[in-house]
Amino acid sequence: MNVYDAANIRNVAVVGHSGSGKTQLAAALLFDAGAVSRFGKVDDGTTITDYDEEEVARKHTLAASLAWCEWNKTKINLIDTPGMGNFLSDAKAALRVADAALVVVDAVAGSEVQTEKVWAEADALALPRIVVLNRLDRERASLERALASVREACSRTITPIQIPIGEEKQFRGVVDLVSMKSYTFATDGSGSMTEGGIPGDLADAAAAAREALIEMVAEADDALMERFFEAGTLTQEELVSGLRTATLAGRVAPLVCASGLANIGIQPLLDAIVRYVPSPADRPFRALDASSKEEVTREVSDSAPYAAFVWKTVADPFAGRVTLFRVMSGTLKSDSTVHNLTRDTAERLGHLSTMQGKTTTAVPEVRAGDLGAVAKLKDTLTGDTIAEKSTGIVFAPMAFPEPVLSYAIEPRSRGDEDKISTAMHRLEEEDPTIRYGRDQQTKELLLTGQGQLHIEVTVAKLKRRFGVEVNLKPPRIPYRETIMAPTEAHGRHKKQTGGHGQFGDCKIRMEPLPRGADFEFEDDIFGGAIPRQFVPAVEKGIQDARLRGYLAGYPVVDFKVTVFDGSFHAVDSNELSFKMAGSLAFKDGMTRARPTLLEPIMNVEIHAPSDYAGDLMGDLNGRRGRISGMDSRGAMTVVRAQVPMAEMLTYEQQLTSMTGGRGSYNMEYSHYDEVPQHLQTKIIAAAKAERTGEEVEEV
Ligand SMILES: Nc1nc2c(ncn2[C@@H]2O[C@H](COP(=O)(O)OP(=O)(O)OP(=O)(O)O)[C@@H](O)[C@H]2O)c(=O)[nH]1
Ligand SMILES: [Mg+2]
Repeated sequence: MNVYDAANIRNVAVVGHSGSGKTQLAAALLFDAGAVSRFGKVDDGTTITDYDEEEVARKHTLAASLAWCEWNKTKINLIDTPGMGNFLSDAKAALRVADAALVVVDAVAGSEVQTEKVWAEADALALPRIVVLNRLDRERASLERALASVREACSRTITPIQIPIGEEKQFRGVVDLVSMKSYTFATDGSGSMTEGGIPGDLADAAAAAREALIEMVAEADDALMERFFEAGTLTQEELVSGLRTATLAGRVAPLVCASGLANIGIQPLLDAIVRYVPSPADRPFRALDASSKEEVTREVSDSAPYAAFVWKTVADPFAGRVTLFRVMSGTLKSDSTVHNLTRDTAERLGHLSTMQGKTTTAVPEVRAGDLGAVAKLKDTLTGDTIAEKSTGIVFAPMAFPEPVLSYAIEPRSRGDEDKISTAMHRLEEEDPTIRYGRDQQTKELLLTGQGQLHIEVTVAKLKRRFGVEVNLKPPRIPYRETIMAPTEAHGRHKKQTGGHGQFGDCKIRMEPLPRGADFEFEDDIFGGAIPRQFVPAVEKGIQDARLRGYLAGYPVVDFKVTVFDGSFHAVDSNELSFKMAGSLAFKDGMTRARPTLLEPIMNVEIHAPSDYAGDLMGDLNGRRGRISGMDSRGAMTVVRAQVPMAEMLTYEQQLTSMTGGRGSYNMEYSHYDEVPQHLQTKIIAAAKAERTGEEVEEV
């Protein structure tokens, strides 16, 4: 029976930098707990959680996936998440429904770019954390160095509760600092474990590390601190219960030692998860009051009215839409009708199921605190709340990063456009960080996402899952236009030869607004110079024209238009004429408003060994980057800079070749800024060349 009470559930998001070994670790956890009979390997494409063909091919996790095992009568739900920057929003989604984060850190590299990102995200959600110092079997792996690095980059709360036995290739197991026992593992990858005393050569190190742990635990609690000062130490019981309390409160983040690939340290990690991760019953959940939208907390209870949060949607070509949810309170039952509060619609639940990677198993119900899935919901999407109205709560929607980089795509075969559109629509549901649509200017099909890799993966999904192939054109920078000077302008549309005439006439003021303000329109007509009913038409004409751009066909933003005068004709004036007049006035104004181009600027953060710092900075200068900060983290340097997106399209390859693959970076959209004058001419010419012929004026 796969139904568990909240007290016997642990929901853990496995997060960390790409390549730290999250997926391999999840494979080892599932294997050692007996959830699967085969020890999956990332390198063979046989793990439970990297099941998508694209993940197998690339050997990287591209989407969060769910698996579970039972350990000590406790159900552990594991959410394996992507570590690559383009896909990090799935890690954030997973953290929303987890009660703790398993932060996986490579013992060679220490803290990396995404380690800090996921740490900060877990901070924001006040999630308890366990740090897994992983890949300890590798050359140059070091507890000491990696610990210093994560403590500096993430938090001083990170405290070892184990130390490794043996180094690099000789890594054989761990000394547990709480029980003061050693656990060594078979070298055949079976995970088979032998308990014993502390090896003589580690006795001093273990005693010192235990002291440090006791101090951290004592510091986390005033009463314990007093006891510690009186007695000079803590009793075994005080340490055990104090460590759990301190972990739940986020005052200590226990660090354990492991190798997911060599299957070392996995059973102690399973123990640590059961012991130090709160059950859903230990953590009242947070929600928003449905009417006031203020935050409220509620106890988890099976018998309360049902409330579930949808954290992910998967687009399966066969099963259709698969919805992944966490039941926060109450119980969801198969074959029942529930209410989607976000959309105010009824949803019919078919079979509820648990997921073991891609394999689903039907269950009669999913109780409070547990994670589950259901196929073929009608309207429900990621971020929705499924709840009985009487609960009076909704869950805060998820904030996804805006898509930043656009590529034009072309169907390979004629007539594929409808198929692409249907498939893309479903992929958009699965991945809210992409957008698909048609460019207003060029009429091309545009796919917008987080970066080149993200777009390539999306196009590959399109092919593998939906059987449609497209050609990718080079990326397009989403330039914008704006004005630098205020001006007045006049637009008059008049056609009064024969039959029914047309007449519209308006005077407008245009003035720049601060960055990010987009567009404002004000009606300042007095005395009926333009009849009320035609003013919206003036605005519409200006809106249409400004979205079509003036310099190079990019939308004109960050300005205000005030219509203050005009004239009309009792018979010939109509909406169309005033739309034309608005558009003409806008174009007239643009000739004097000192139009200029804006480009997106990215916040870039780069981590690389300090030896490369000079090269990195030189390279960033060449990319028109502005360095905004520099830190050192042990042997690593962190550089923060603002760089135009146009200069970052090829950064991935450059960074890899500059640093021999040891540098990593993260990039997100920051703001728009003016393009330097000497580059504008080039961009405008390129845009003109790209547009097919002259635009037809559509009104
Ligand atoms: N030597 C050694 N290699 C490991 C270990 N764990 C994982 N690897 C290897 O490291 C590579 C990356 O492992 P993954 O588990 O895919 O890493 P990940 O953190 O899931 O990476 P993303 O999915 O990209 O975020 C693979 O080639 C693994 O075989 C380990 O404990 N020791
Ligand atoms: Mg992975």
